[in-house]
Amino acid sequence: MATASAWMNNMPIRNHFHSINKSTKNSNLFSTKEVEFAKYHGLGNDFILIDDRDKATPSLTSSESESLCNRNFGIGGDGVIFALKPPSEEYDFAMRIYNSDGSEPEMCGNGIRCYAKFLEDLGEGKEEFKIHTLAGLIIPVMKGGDKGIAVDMGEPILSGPDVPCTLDVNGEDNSIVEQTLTANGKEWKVNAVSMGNPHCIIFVDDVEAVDLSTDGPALECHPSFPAKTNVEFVQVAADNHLIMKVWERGAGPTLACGTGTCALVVAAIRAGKIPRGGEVRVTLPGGDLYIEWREENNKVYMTGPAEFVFKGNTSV
Ligand code: ZDR
Repeated sequence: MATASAWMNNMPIRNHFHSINKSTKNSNLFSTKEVEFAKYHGLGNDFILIDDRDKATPSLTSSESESLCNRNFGIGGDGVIFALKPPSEEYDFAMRIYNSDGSEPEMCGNGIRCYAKFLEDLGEGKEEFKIHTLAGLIIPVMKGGDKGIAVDMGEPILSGPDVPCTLDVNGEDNSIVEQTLTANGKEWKVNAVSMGNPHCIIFVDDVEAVDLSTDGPALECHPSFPAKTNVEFVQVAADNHLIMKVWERGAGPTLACGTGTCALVVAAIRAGKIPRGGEVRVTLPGGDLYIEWREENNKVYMTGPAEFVFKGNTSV
Protein backbone atom coordinates (compact mmCIF):
# COMPACT_ATOMS: atom_id res chain seq x y z
CA MET A 1 0.00 0.00 0.00
CA ALA A 2 1.19 3.48 -0.75
CA THR A 3 1.73 5.63 2.30
CA ALA A 4 -0.41 8.75 2.29
CA SER A 5 1.34 12.09 2.64
CA ALA A 6 0.75 15.65 1.58
CA TRP A 7 2.93 15.50 -1.50
CA MET A 8 1.65 12.16 -2.63
CA ASN A 9 -1.92 13.37 -2.39
CA ASN A 10 -0.99 16.24 -4.68
CA MET A 11 0.40 13.93 -7.32
CA PRO A 12 -1.53 13.41 -10.52
CA ILE A 13 -3.12 9.99 -10.64
CA ARG A 14 -3.30 8.29 -14.02
CA ASN A 15 -4.62 4.99 -15.27
CA HIS A 16 -1.18 3.46 -15.01
CA PHE A 17 -0.88 4.27 -11.29
CA HIS A 18 0.70 1.46 -9.33
CA SER A 19 1.40 1.18 -5.66
CA ILE A 20 4.62 -0.54 -4.79
CA ASN A 21 5.66 -1.84 -1.41
CA LYS A 22 8.49 -4.29 -1.58
CA SER A 23 12.04 -4.97 -0.57
CA THR A 24 14.82 -4.87 -3.11
CA LYS A 25 17.34 -7.64 -3.61
CA ASN A 26 20.11 -6.07 -1.58
CA SER A 27 18.10 -5.04 1.44
CA ASN A 28 18.26 -7.24 4.50
CA LEU A 29 15.14 -8.63 6.06
CA PHE A 30 15.41 -6.37 9.09
CA SER A 31 15.91 -3.19 7.11
CA THR A 32 13.35 -0.56 8.04
CA LYS A 33 14.41 2.34 5.81
CA GLU A 34 11.16 3.32 4.16
CA VAL A 35 11.40 5.21 0.90
CA GLU A 36 8.59 7.25 -0.56
CA PHE A 37 9.13 7.89 -4.25
CA ALA A 38 7.60 9.01 -7.50
CA LYS A 39 8.70 7.77 -10.91
CA TYR A 40 8.97 10.08 -13.92
CA HIS A 41 10.44 9.83 -17.39
CA GLY A 42 11.70 12.20 -20.06
CA LEU A 43 11.40 10.42 -23.44
CA GLY A 44 11.85 7.08 -21.70
CA ASN A 45 14.93 8.17 -19.69
CA ASP A 46 13.36 7.18 -16.36
CA PHE A 47 14.07 8.41 -12.86
CA ILE A 48 13.04 7.74 -9.29
CA LEU A 49 12.36 11.08 -7.58
CA ILE A 50 12.77 11.53 -3.83
CA ASP A 51 11.32 14.47 -1.91
CA ASP A 52 14.21 15.58 0.33
CA ARG A 53 13.30 19.27 0.28
CA ASP A 54 13.89 19.47 4.05
CA LYS A 55 17.42 18.03 3.74
CA ALA A 56 20.79 19.31 2.51
CA THR A 57 22.03 15.88 1.40
CA PRO A 58 20.32 12.81 -0.14
CA SER A 59 18.47 10.51 2.26
CA LEU A 60 19.74 7.44 0.33
CA THR A 61 23.28 6.25 -0.25
CA SER A 62 24.60 5.55 -3.71
CA SER A 63 24.32 1.78 -3.17
CA GLU A 64 20.73 2.10 -1.92
CA SER A 65 19.98 4.14 -5.04
CA GLU A 66 21.60 1.48 -7.21
CA SER A 67 19.31 -1.15 -5.62
CA LEU A 68 16.21 0.94 -6.32
CA CYS A 69 17.23 1.32 -9.99
CA ASN A 70 17.47 -2.46 -10.51
CA ARG A 71 14.81 -3.36 -13.09
CA ASN A 72 14.28 -6.87 -11.76
CA PHE A 73 14.75 -6.53 -8.02
CA GLY A 74 13.90 -2.85 -7.54
CA ILE A 75 11.63 -0.12 -8.86
CA GLY A 76 13.70 0.25 -12.01
CA GLY A 77 15.22 3.46 -13.34
CA ASP A 78 18.17 5.09 -15.07
CA GLY A 79 18.89 7.07 -11.91
CA VAL A 80 17.63 8.41 -8.58
CA ILE A 81 17.13 12.15 -8.22
CA PHE A 82 16.86 14.02 -4.92
CA ALA A 83 15.01 17.32 -4.48
CA LEU A 84 17.04 19.06 -1.77
CA LYS A 85 17.18 22.33 0.17
CA PRO A 86 19.09 25.05 -1.72
CA PRO A 87 22.64 25.79 -0.50
CA SER A 88 21.94 29.57 -0.50
CA GLU A 89 19.22 32.11 -1.20
CA GLU A 90 20.15 32.49 -4.87
CA TYR A 91 18.58 29.11 -5.54
CA ASP A 92 15.07 27.70 -5.09
CA PHE A 93 16.20 24.09 -4.65
CA ALA A 94 19.17 21.78 -5.16
CA MET A 95 19.35 18.58 -7.24
CA ARG A 96 21.61 15.56 -6.79
CA ILE A 97 21.46 12.39 -8.85
CA TYR A 98 22.90 8.90 -8.75
CA ASN A 99 23.20 6.88 -11.95
CA SER A 100 21.80 3.32 -11.96
CA ASP A 101 25.30 1.99 -11.15
CA GLY A 102 25.53 4.25 -8.07
CA SER A 103 28.00 6.75 -9.59
CA GLU A 104 27.18 10.43 -9.24
CA PRO A 105 27.04 12.67 -12.34
CA GLU A 106 27.18 16.44 -12.18
CA MET A 107 24.04 17.02 -14.21
CA CYS A 108 21.18 15.33 -16.01
CA GLY A 109 19.17 17.10 -18.70
CA ASN A 110 16.17 14.78 -18.89
CA GLY A 111 16.36 14.39 -15.14
CA ILE A 112 16.07 18.11 -14.49
CA ARG A 113 12.87 18.31 -16.57
CA CYS A 114 11.47 15.42 -14.51
CA TYR A 115 12.66 17.20 -11.38
CA ALA A 116 10.83 20.41 -12.38
CA LYS A 117 7.63 18.45 -13.07
CA PHE A 118 8.02 16.73 -9.69
CA LEU A 119 8.31 20.14 -7.97
CA GLU A 120 5.19 21.32 -9.79
CA ASP A 121 3.31 18.17 -8.74
CA LEU A 122 4.45 18.73 -5.15
CA GLY A 123 2.63 22.07 -5.29
CA GLU A 124 5.68 24.31 -5.88
CA GLY A 125 3.80 26.69 -8.16
CA LYS A 126 6.53 28.61 -9.99
CA GLU A 127 6.99 29.24 -13.67
CA GLU A 128 10.73 28.75 -13.40
CA PHE A 129 13.04 27.19 -10.84
CA LYS A 130 16.62 28.16 -10.02
CA ILE A 131 18.24 24.80 -9.31
CA HIS A 132 21.67 24.25 -7.82
CA THR A 133 23.40 21.25 -9.41
CA LEU A 134 26.99 20.00 -9.26
CA ALA A 135 27.31 21.64 -12.71
CA GLY A 136 26.15 25.02 -11.34
CA LEU A 137 22.87 26.93 -11.78
CA ILE A 138 20.33 25.32 -14.13
CA ILE A 139 16.93 26.93 -14.81
CA PRO A 140 13.96 24.87 -16.00
CA VAL A 141 11.00 26.93 -17.24
CA MET A 142 7.50 25.41 -17.25
CA LYS A 143 5.98 26.28 -20.63
CA GLY A 144 2.53 24.98 -19.75
CA GLY A 145 0.17 22.54 -21.45
CA ASP A 146 1.76 20.28 -24.03
CA LYS A 147 4.68 22.62 -24.62
CA GLY A 148 6.90 20.77 -22.17
CA ILE A 149 9.72 22.24 -20.15
CA ALA A 150 12.45 24.50 -21.51
CA VAL A 151 15.75 24.38 -19.69
CA ASP A 152 18.53 26.95 -19.68
CA MET A 153 21.39 24.45 -19.60
CA GLY A 154 24.12 27.08 -19.35
CA GLU A 155 27.20 27.37 -21.56
CA PRO A 156 28.94 24.31 -23.00
CA ILE A 157 32.51 23.59 -21.91
CA LEU A 158 34.64 23.24 -25.04
CA SER A 159 38.15 23.05 -23.61
CA GLY A 160 39.27 19.41 -23.96
CA PRO A 161 41.19 19.20 -20.67
CA ASP A 162 38.12 20.59 -18.85
CA VAL A 163 35.72 17.97 -20.31
CA PRO A 164 37.95 16.10 -19.17
CA CYS A 165 39.58 14.50 -22.24
CA THR A 166 43.32 13.97 -22.65
CA LEU A 167 43.39 13.74 -26.47
CA ASP A 168 45.43 16.45 -28.24
CA VAL A 169 43.41 19.62 -28.64
CA ASN A 170 42.98 20.56 -32.30
CA GLY A 171 40.18 23.14 -32.40
CA GLU A 172 39.47 26.71 -31.29
CA ASP A 173 39.17 27.31 -27.53
CA ASN A 174 41.42 24.26 -26.86
CA SER A 175 38.65 22.02 -28.11
CA ILE A 176 38.75 18.47 -29.44
CA VAL A 177 37.03 18.28 -32.83
CA GLU A 178 36.95 15.16 -35.01
CA GLN A 179 40.08 13.86 -33.27
CA THR A 180 41.28 10.31 -33.90
CA LEU A 181 40.86 7.70 -31.15
CA THR A 182 41.03 3.89 -31.27
CA ALA A 183 38.57 1.87 -29.17
CA ASN A 184 37.09 -1.62 -29.51
CA GLY A 185 39.62 -2.22 -32.31
CA LYS A 186 38.14 0.58 -34.44
CA GLU A 187 39.28 4.05 -35.35
CA TRP A 188 36.85 6.86 -34.47
CA LYS A 189 36.67 10.61 -35.03
CA VAL A 190 35.60 11.98 -31.67
CA ASN A 191 34.38 15.35 -30.42
CA ALA A 192 34.57 16.17 -26.69
CA VAL A 193 32.06 18.56 -25.10
CA SER A 194 30.95 18.96 -21.49
CA MET A 195 27.55 20.20 -20.35
CA GLY A 196 28.78 19.88 -16.78
CA ASN A 197 29.20 16.16 -17.47
CA PRO A 198 31.47 14.70 -20.17
CA HIS A 199 30.31 13.67 -23.63
CA CYS A 200 32.11 11.96 -26.51
CA ILE A 201 30.25 12.65 -29.75
CA ILE A 202 30.83 10.61 -32.90
CA PHE A 203 29.23 11.36 -36.28
CA VAL A 204 28.25 8.28 -38.27
CA ASP A 205 26.50 7.66 -41.59
CA ASP A 206 23.89 5.35 -40.03
CA VAL A 207 23.11 5.15 -36.30
CA GLU A 208 21.41 1.78 -36.86
CA ALA A 209 24.75 0.28 -37.89
CA VAL A 210 26.43 1.14 -34.56
CA ASP A 211 27.24 -1.80 -32.26
CA LEU A 212 26.16 0.07 -29.14
CA SER A 213 26.69 -2.82 -26.72
CA THR A 214 30.44 -3.18 -27.43
CA ASP A 215 31.43 0.22 -28.87
CA GLY A 216 29.55 2.08 -26.10
CA PRO A 217 31.40 0.65 -23.07
CA ALA A 218 34.79 0.66 -24.87
CA LEU A 219 34.43 4.41 -25.45
CA GLU A 220 32.81 5.11 -22.03
CA CYS A 221 35.83 3.65 -20.23
CA HIS A 222 38.56 4.76 -22.67
CA PRO A 223 41.59 6.14 -20.78
CA SER A 224 41.42 9.36 -22.85
CA PHE A 225 38.34 10.23 -20.77
CA PRO A 226 39.65 10.06 -17.19
CA ALA A 227 36.21 10.68 -15.61
CA LYS A 228 34.70 8.18 -18.11
CA THR A 229 32.21 9.63 -20.58
CA ASN A 230 28.73 9.51 -22.03
CA VAL A 231 28.88 8.45 -25.69
CA GLU A 232 26.57 9.74 -28.44
CA PHE A 233 26.48 8.40 -32.00
CA VAL A 234 24.93 10.95 -34.33
CA GLN A 235 23.59 10.88 -37.87
CA VAL A 236 22.95 14.16 -39.69
CA ALA A 237 19.50 13.95 -41.32
CA ALA A 238 19.22 17.65 -42.27
CA ASP A 239 20.66 21.03 -41.27
CA ASN A 240 18.08 21.22 -38.47
CA HIS A 241 17.58 17.52 -37.73
CA LEU A 242 19.96 15.04 -36.10
CA ILE A 243 19.36 11.41 -35.10
CA MET A 244 21.23 9.94 -32.13
CA LYS A 245 21.83 6.84 -30.05
CA VAL A 246 23.39 7.06 -26.62
CA TRP A 247 25.48 4.93 -24.31
CA GLU A 248 25.37 6.65 -20.93
CA ARG A 249 28.18 6.72 -18.44
CA GLY A 250 27.08 4.66 -15.45
CA ALA A 251 23.76 3.65 -16.99
CA GLY A 252 24.45 1.99 -20.38
CA PRO A 253 22.07 2.33 -23.31
CA THR A 254 19.17 4.64 -22.44
CA LEU A 255 16.25 5.91 -24.52
CA ALA A 256 17.26 9.54 -24.19
CA CYS A 257 19.93 11.85 -22.86
CA GLY A 258 19.33 15.56 -22.31
CA THR A 259 22.86 16.79 -21.64
CA GLY A 260 24.09 14.55 -24.48
CA THR A 261 21.60 16.08 -26.89
CA CYS A 262 22.81 19.58 -26.00
CA ALA A 263 26.45 18.49 -26.32
CA LEU A 264 25.96 16.86 -29.72
CA VAL A 265 24.26 19.92 -31.22
CA VAL A 266 27.21 22.03 -30.06
CA ALA A 267 29.63 19.43 -31.47
CA ALA A 268 27.75 19.29 -34.81
CA ILE A 269 28.00 23.07 -35.17
CA ARG A 270 31.68 23.12 -34.15
CA ALA A 271 32.54 20.31 -36.56
CA GLY A 272 30.74 22.11 -39.41
CA LYS A 273 28.13 19.35 -39.75
CA ILE A 274 25.23 21.81 -39.41
CA PRO A 275 24.97 25.63 -39.44
CA ARG A 276 24.44 27.64 -36.24
CA GLY A 277 21.15 29.46 -35.73
CA GLY A 278 17.68 28.40 -34.64
CA GLU A 279 16.37 25.28 -33.05
CA VAL A 280 17.62 21.80 -33.98
CA ARG A 281 15.34 18.78 -33.69
CA VAL A 282 17.15 15.76 -32.30
CA THR A 283 15.51 12.34 -32.62
CA LEU A 284 16.46 9.99 -29.78
CA PRO A 285 15.28 6.39 -29.35
CA GLY A 286 12.55 7.69 -26.95
CA GLY A 287 11.39 10.70 -29.01
CA ASP A 288 12.42 14.24 -29.96
CA LEU A 289 14.16 17.04 -28.07
CA TYR A 290 14.61 20.58 -29.40
CA ILE A 291 17.95 22.29 -28.82
CA GLU A 292 19.18 25.81 -29.49
CA TRP A 293 22.75 27.04 -28.95
CA ARG A 294 22.02 30.75 -28.73
CA GLU A 295 24.65 33.09 -30.15
CA GLU A 296 23.67 36.13 -28.04
CA ASN A 297 24.69 34.52 -24.73
CA ASN A 298 26.43 31.25 -25.73
CA LYS A 299 23.90 29.25 -23.68
CA VAL A 300 22.22 26.02 -24.71
CA TYR A 301 18.42 25.69 -24.38
CA MET A 302 16.69 22.32 -24.34
CA THR A 303 12.94 21.81 -24.68
CA GLY A 304 11.15 18.53 -24.14
CA PRO A 305 8.57 16.62 -22.10
CA ALA A 306 8.56 15.13 -18.60
CA GLU A 307 5.88 12.66 -17.53
CA PHE A 308 4.68 11.29 -14.21
CA VAL A 309 4.53 7.46 -14.30
CA PHE A 310 3.67 6.17 -10.82
CA LYS A 311 4.36 6.67 -7.13
CA GLY A 312 4.67 4.42 -4.14
CA ASN A 313 6.79 3.38 -1.20
CA THR A 314 9.39 0.71 -0.76
CA SER A 315 12.20 -0.17 1.62
CA VAL A 316 15.96 -0.50 1.24
C1 ZDR B 1 22.48 11.68 -19.93
C2 ZDR B 1 21.55 12.09 -18.86
N1 ZDR B 1 20.57 11.07 -18.65
C3 ZDR B 1 20.84 13.37 -19.29
O1 ZDR B 1 19.63 13.32 -19.62
O2 ZDR B 1 21.48 14.40 -19.34
C4 ZDR B 1 22.39 12.39 -17.67
C5 ZDR B 1 22.66 11.25 -16.71
C6 ZDR B 1 24.06 11.32 -16.19
C7 ZDR B 1 25.01 10.61 -17.09
N2 ZDR B 1 24.76 9.20 -17.09
C8 ZDR B 1 26.42 10.90 -16.58
O3 ZDR B 1 26.95 11.98 -16.90
O4 ZDR B 1 27.02 10.09 -15.85
